[in-house]
Amino acid sequence: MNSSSIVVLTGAGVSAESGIETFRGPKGLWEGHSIDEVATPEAFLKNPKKVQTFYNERRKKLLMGSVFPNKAHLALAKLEAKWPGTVLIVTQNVDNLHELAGSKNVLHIHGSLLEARCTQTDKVYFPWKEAILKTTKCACCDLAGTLRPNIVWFGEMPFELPRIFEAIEQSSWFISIGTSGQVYPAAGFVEHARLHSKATTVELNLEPSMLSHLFADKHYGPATETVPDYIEGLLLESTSM
Ligand code: BV8
Repeated sequence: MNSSSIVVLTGAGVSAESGIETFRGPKGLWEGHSIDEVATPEAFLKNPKKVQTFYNERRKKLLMGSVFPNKAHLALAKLEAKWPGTVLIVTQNVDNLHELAGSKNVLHIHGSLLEARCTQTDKVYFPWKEAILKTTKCACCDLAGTLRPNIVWFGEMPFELPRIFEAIEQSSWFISIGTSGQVYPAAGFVEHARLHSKATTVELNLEPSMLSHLFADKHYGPATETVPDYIEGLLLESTSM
């Protein structure tokens, strides 16, 4: 019985074929917006309306009813259901497509579009589906203007890092899917796996990322092809152990 654990890191590339644009590709999110204007605490202080609008538009698109999990998300949910050990998905994405596909063990290291947080009490509201406006009141303070997206901006501490590092250290597989490997500390996870675990490191991406040289196994192409293929192979292997 193979009780080895798997840690999967996902980035924007796993949601690209569901119609959610990535950050750093052609027509990427950061092409249309400057990180410094919409994804830092300073930007939020300087122009809260601009930042709230950036996230309100992304939340609205996610909830429009035309964005669905793709075959990569579904294959990852099947892996979690059928793998004899634990499977943890650490996602940099702020969409809910892993959960909609059926994955249960998901950590959002950069937060979620469907969560709002009160800046006075740090209370997190989930699910949060409405636009956050300057007139929007939080239930904890009954004040307008206290709510922000529960998203980790640049310069802010990502969520659940101790738990993620521990899971990587205990893992037998570290699989990175659809990420350019440009944002830390997530981009440092593969190095952590190499230094502090016995994990086989795997990159599944459209093309080699900035960190492709750090991976023992790599397969390139659309996630809806590479991920189901790779997971089929893993599951076959687990039944023969
Ligand atoms: C931190 C939420 C420390 C927002 C995001 C100065 C000051 C402070 C920190 C720093 C600094 N300088 C550098 C840093 C560190 C900084 C950082 O890494 N900056 C980079 C730009 C150099 N990191 C941080 O600030 C982090 N915090 O360090 O805190 C600290 C310590 C103590 C106390 C306090 C703080 C916080 C980083 C989190 C930022 N928030 N997201 C939002 O979503 O709006 S990051 C953002 O980038 C997204 O989360 C995204 O997920 C993430 C990574 O991008 P990717 O997912 O990789 O997406 P990308 O478009 O880049 O690539 C897509 C890939 O998919 C490509 O490779 C493509 O080939 C592939 N692909 C495309 N299509 C497909 C595909 N693959 C398969 N199939 C397809 N069909």
